[in-house]
Amino acid sequence: MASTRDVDATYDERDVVVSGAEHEAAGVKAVMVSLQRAVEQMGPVRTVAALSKLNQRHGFDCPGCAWPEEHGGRKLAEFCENGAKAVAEEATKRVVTPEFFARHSIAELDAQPEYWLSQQGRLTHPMVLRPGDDHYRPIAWDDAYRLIADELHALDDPNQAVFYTSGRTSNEAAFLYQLLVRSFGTNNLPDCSNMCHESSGTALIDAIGIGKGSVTVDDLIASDLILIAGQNPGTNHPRMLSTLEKAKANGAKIVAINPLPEAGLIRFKDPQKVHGVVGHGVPIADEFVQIRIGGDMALFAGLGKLLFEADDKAPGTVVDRDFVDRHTAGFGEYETRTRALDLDTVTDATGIGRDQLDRVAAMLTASRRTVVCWAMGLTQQKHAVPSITEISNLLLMRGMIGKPGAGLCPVRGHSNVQGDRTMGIWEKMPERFLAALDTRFGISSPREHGMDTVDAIRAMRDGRAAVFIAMGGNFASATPDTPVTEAALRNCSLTVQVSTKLNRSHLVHGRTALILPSLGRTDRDIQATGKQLVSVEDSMSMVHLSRGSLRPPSEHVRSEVSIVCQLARALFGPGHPVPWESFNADYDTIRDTIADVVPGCEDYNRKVRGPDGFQLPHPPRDSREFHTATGKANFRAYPVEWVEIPHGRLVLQTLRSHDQYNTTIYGLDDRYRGVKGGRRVVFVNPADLQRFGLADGDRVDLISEFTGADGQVQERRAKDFAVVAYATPQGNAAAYYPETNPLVPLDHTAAKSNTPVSKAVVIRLERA
Ligand SMILES: Nc1nc2c(c(=O)[nH]1)N[C@H]1C(S)=C(S)[C@@H](COP(=O)(O)OP(=O)(O)OC[C@H]3O[C@@H](n4cnc5c(=O)[nH]c(N)nc54)[C@H](O)[C@@H]3O)O[C@H]1N2
Ligand SMILES: Nc1nc2c(c(=O)[nH]1)N[C@H]1C(S)=C(S)[C@@H](COP(=O)(O)OP(=O)(O)OC[C@H]3O[C@@H](n4cnc5c(=O)[nH]c(N)nc54)[C@H](O)[C@@H]3O)O[C@H]1N2
Ligand SMILES: [Mo]
Repeated sequence: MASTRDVDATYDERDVVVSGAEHEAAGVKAVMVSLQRAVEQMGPVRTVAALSKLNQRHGFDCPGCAWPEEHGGRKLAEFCENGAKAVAEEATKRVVTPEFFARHSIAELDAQPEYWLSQQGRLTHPMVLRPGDDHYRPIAWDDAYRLIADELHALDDPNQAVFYTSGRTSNEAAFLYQLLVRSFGTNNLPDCSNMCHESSGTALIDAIGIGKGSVTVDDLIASDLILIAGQNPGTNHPRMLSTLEKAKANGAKIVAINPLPEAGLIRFKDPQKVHGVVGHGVPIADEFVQIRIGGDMALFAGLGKLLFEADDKAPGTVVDRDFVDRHTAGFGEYETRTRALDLDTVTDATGIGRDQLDRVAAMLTASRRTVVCWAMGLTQQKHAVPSITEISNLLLMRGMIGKPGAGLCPVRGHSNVQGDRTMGIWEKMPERFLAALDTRFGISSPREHGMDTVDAIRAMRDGRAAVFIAMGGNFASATPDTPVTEAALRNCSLTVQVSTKLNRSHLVHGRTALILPSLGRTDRDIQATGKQLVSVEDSMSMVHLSRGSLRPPSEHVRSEVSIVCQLARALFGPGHPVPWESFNADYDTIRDTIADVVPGCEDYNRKVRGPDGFQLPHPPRDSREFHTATGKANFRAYPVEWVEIPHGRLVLQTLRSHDQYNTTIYGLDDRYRGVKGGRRVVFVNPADLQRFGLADGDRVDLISEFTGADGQVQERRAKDFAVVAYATPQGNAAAYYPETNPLVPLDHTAAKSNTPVSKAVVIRLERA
C-alpha cells in the first residue's frame, strides 16, 4: 500500500543540513546531549533516579545494548550517551492515553513518521481496535485475554499463529512465553535475532558447536590485537569504547574494517594513516581498512593465504599445528582452497591494496592473542554465514580459541537478545531442550520446526497464518519489504502488540488489534509476593539481575511475565500442568524451573544473586571442547564470495544513525556523520555523484533492483532522499533504516540463516 508517510507531516526533510562529520566519539558533548534529552523526557528528579541506577549492581540493566559490564558495574563517571538516551526514551513522563487514541484516528496516526510516533510517550492502557473501527478504544485486561484465547482456539491448527519476540524481554518472561507457545502447540517463535545475529549463530554452531562468542571483557583487555569488522561501536555499543581504550593502554593494536570512517573508531584525515579519538583523546584504530560492502569473506580468506605464506617462511611460527591437530577437522581442505586463492581477486573484491593487506597480515602473525569482533556489517549479507566462518577459520588456524585474550566476539544488539535464545525463543530449539521442558512440566512440545521472521511474513501474506502476537518490537517497521510485510499483517484476523511505546505495528493491524502496555526495564514490578526482580544475559554470556525502580506510567500497565501468565490462564483454563498463578506471584519460582530446564542454569536463584551474576558455560572457551558433529572445531572451505556492483548501480547498506534505537527514532540528527534535521539522506562517494551528474544536496529517489526466482527484475522505490557526498567506497552507498526497508526484498536473504540482506541492496538513483 502506498503511504503518505513519504511526504512528511511534522517536519520538512528539506531542512536537513549537512556539515563535516565528527571524527571523535563520546567526550563532553555526549554528556551534554544525553543529559538534555534525559531532562526533557523525564524531568530532573526522575533523571537522577534513573541514571544513578543504570547498570549498577542494585540497579537495572541498560536497555541500550548487550555490551557487558566490567566487574563491579559501571562507574558513574563513565557516561554512555546512547545508554542514557535509551533510558530517557523508556522512562519518559510523556504518555499515550485512551484520550490520545480518542483524539487521533488510525489513519491520522499512520500518516505520521516513525519519529513522531516514537516521541508520543509510554502506553498507559490496554486498547482494542475492533473490525470496522477507526479509533482504538480501551478494553479491560480480562476481556483482552479472552479475545486472544478465543481467536487462538478458533484456528484450525496451532501453526496458524505466530509469536514474535524482540530482544528486551527478560529471561523470566521469555522462558514463560516460549512455554506458553509450546504448550499451545507450535514452534512459531520468530524473533529479532532472525534479522540480526542469526548468521553468527548458524556459522558458529557449525564451526565450534555453540552459537555464542568465546570471549569475555577481560579477554579483550588482555588481547594484543583486536579486529572490528562491520560494527559501529561509537553509536551502537559506546561502552565498548572504554574497553577498547583499556586494551590499547595495555598495548593492543586495533584494526577497524568498515566501508565508513565511523567516529569512535577512526579519525579520518589521510585515508592511509588514520586514528580514532575517544574520550580523553586516545587514538583507537591503528589501521583503518576501508573495505567495500560485502568484501569481508575475501579479506579474511586473503589474510589466511598470507598467513600460510608467512608460515612457509618460518615454519611452525604462524599455524598452531598442535591446536589444529588436536582440536580441529577439515584443515586440509581449508589449506588447499586458501593457498589457491588469487590475491588480485582479494584486492578487487575488497578494494584494499596489497600493502595494507600485508600490514594487517603482519599484525596477525605478530599477535599472540587476537580477538575478532563483528556485527551487522557481516551478518546481514547474502554470504554472511561463510563470511563469519572465514573469521573462525582464521582464528582456528592460529589456535586463538579457548585461550585467554583471544577468540570470537559477535557483538549482540538488543540488551537481552542472547538471553531470550538461551531461554528457548527459537523456532528450532534442540531436542534436549524440548525434552527437558516436557519432562519438567508434563506437556508435549511440538517437534516440527517453526517459522522464522521471513517465513512468518510469507505465511501471513499467503493466509497460512492468521494470528500475530508480538512480545515487544516493531515488526511492521523492522522487517524487510515494508509494503509486503504490511499487507501480511493486515491479512491477519488478529494482531497483538505487547509494547511500551507507540509504534507503526499498532497502526498496521489485523481485522482486530490489541495493544497491551507493558512495564520496561526501568519500571518497578510489584506482584502478589512483593517487588520482583528479573534477569538478563549479556553478549558475553554473563547472567545478572535487573531491578526496575521507577514509577510505571500508569497503574494499568502489566509486566510481561504477568501478561503471559494471565493469557495462559485464559487460553488453557484451570488444571493446566504449568503453575501459571505462582509464576505470576513470585518470579523466584520461575527461576527455579529455569534451573531445571536450561543447561548451565542450575541453582539459578542463588547464582544470579552473586555480586556480578554468573557466567554460562561455553565449552570451547572453558576447555577447548567442541560439541559439533565431528567432535572437533570445523574448518570450512566455502568458495569465496563477495558483492559485485552492477554497471551504473550502487550497493546500498541500511544502517543506524546516532539518534535512534532501531525503529525508535530519538531525533533527526546524526551528529557523528554531520547530518542535522532529517533522515532521508543517502551517503554516496563524490566520484559516483560526478559520474551520475548529481551534486551534494540534490533530491533523488532510490530504486532497488532484485532478480526474483522467476528471473524477472523487481523494482522497489523509496522517495525523495537528499544526496550527501561522503567517504564511502566508490560503488557503495548508505542510508538509514527503517526508512529504506521498503527497498529490501523479502526473498533476498542470507544462505543458511535466512537473515534479510539489509547491508547489500542494489540500487540506482533517479532525480526526484
Ligand atoms: N544507540 C543504539 N544502539 C544500538 C542500536 C541502535 O539502533 N541504537 N541497535 C542495537 C542492535 S539491535 C544492534 S544489532 C546493534 C547494531 O550495531 P551495528 O552492527 O554497529 O549497527 P549498524 O548501524 O547496522 O552498523 C553496521 C556497521 O557495519 C558497517 N558495514 C556495512 N556493510 C559492511 C560490510 O560489508 N563490511 C564491513 N566490514 N562493514 C560493513 C557499516 O558501515 C556500519 O558501521 O546495535 C545495538 N545498539
Ligand atoms: N533495513 C534494516 N532492517 C533491520 C536492521 C538493519 O540494520 N537494516 N536491523 C535488524 C535488527 S539487527 C534488529 S535487532 C531488528 C529490530 O527489530 P525489533 O526489535 O522488532 O524493533 P525495535 O525497533 O527494537 O522495537 C521497538 C519497540 O519495542 C517496544 N519495546 C521497547 N522496550 C520494550 C520492553 O521492555 N517490553 C516490550 N514488550 N516492548 C518494548 C516499544 O514499543 C518499541 O516501539 O530490526 C532489524 N531490521
Ligand atoms: Mo539487532
